[in-house]
Amino acid sequence: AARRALIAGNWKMNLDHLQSIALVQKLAWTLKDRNFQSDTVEVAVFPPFTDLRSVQTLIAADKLDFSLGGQDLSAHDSGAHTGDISGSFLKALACDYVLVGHSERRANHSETDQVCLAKVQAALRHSLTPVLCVGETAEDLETVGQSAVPVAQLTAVLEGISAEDEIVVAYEPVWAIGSGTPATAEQAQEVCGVLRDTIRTLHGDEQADRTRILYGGSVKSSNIAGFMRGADVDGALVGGASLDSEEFAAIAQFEK
Ligand code: G2H
Repeated sequence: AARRALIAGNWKMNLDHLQSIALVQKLAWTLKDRNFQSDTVEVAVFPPFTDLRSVQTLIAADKLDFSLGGQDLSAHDSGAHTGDISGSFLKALACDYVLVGHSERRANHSETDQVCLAKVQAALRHSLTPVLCVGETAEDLETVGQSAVPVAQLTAVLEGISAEDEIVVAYEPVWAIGSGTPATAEQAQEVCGVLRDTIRTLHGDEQADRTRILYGGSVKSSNIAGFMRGADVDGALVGGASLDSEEFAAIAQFEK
């Protein structure tokens, strides 16, 4: 089955709401200048929570062809959870997606596989598509190899959802994040292939063939084409390079 590519910009804790408006406007102009075709590639941005309303308003007012997502959500739906954000709030701001289990959340906020599963379930309850991030650290790579940890992280979540659910998986080797040292295209394809096999084994062909699997970690316009040549790589989760409209537009225009 042909899967529509997804190029997702994870802005992390960069850009306040005014800066985010400027970036989305520049990105829209740049893509238009480049005659970007969105029928085969979906572009999504993941701004900080405080920027979502501004970006949503701009997307609606200018009829921009960008999907929107949050960088995290609460496992709970509402109530006494000071500082947390419900999936229902993201849905009300026209978000389609939400990141779950980014390695920075796992490392800085002690998010375990159980927490990630609860957040994926919360996203699905609110009709958001969770973008589940998985990946091994440099130490994992040395001790257990490349795919064991991402497969275990994905398995923990698949065991708590059904074969009908829609998720996106982002394979992000922790050693490649923000390091300037991306995985090779061959490494990315190999692990994304193993992750697809994991879905196939646990939930069957339909979900395995439909689920988009992204690569993330130091993606740039100069290396995107190689990643996208992998049969099991359906797009990219882009951090640093998503903050530059020219770079991000060039990434969105990769040639598969
Ligand atoms: C990995 C990635 C985006 P960067 O965290 O999720 O960031 O492209 O800066 O390595």
